[in-house]
Amino acid sequence: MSAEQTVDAAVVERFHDDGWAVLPDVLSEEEVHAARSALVDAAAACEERGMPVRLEDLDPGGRNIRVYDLLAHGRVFAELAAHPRVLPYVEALLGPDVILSNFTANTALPGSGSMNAHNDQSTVMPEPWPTLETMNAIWCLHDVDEENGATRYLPGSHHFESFAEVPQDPKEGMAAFGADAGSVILMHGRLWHTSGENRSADRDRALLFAFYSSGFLRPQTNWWRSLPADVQSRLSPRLRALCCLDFGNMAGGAYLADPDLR
Ligand SMILES: O=C(O)CCC(=O)C(=O)O
Repeated sequence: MSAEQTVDAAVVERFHDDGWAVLPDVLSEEEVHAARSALVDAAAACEERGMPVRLEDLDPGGRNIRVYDLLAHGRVFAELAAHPRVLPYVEALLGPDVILSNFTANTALPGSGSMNAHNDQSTVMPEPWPTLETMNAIWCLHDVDEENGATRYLPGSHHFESFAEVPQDPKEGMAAFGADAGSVILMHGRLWHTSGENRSADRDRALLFAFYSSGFLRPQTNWWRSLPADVQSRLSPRLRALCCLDFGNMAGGAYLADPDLR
């Protein structure tokens, strides 16, 4: 099925206008449960191996659980990273030469604090950012809202092209995303955002961040190193390409041999 057949133009327009857009009901309740359970196992496996999952410098208060390189932790994450209802949007927005820069999780437990505001494009390329080169597909494994620490964003900030345009306190004026479990929030790479404080009494907030970028940008993770050989061998050809395991970086200039690839 081609990208044109599976991409709703209204969603793409909302993404460009607002800096984000929601794809509802991508996962069923059972699929959400399976992903949540795989995430709990992944966090436990990290701790067992001595990889810290609570990063005080990043998340004040020690109430966030981080898991990096999710592809190394279960097949469900590989399915999400190349999901047929989501990847066509990524390809439509960033173009066909796209890579998976990283795939991480942030579970905000009740009492969690808010991290520093940032845009994600600035983590992989220097300013200015005149064009869209990065985006997140945020997988909601719980219902997320203001109370349980949904990601907060600064409206209109996806138009900023440099740090100089960012207000002194970018958190002032931020609003919370809202989405149901099983939804995917497509987030513009230049949108300034932060994790919300989870002020609920007992509602965890687990989000998965599949961060994609244009193929010419260095990925945040080195999948060659972070994925065990048996995991690499199980990845689909599309996911291998997204992880730069075959030809990365603009396909090695393949258009030199075939002009149609330009
Ligand atoms: O957890 C969130 O809501 C935001 C996380 C984030 O922006 C990050 O980890 O860079």
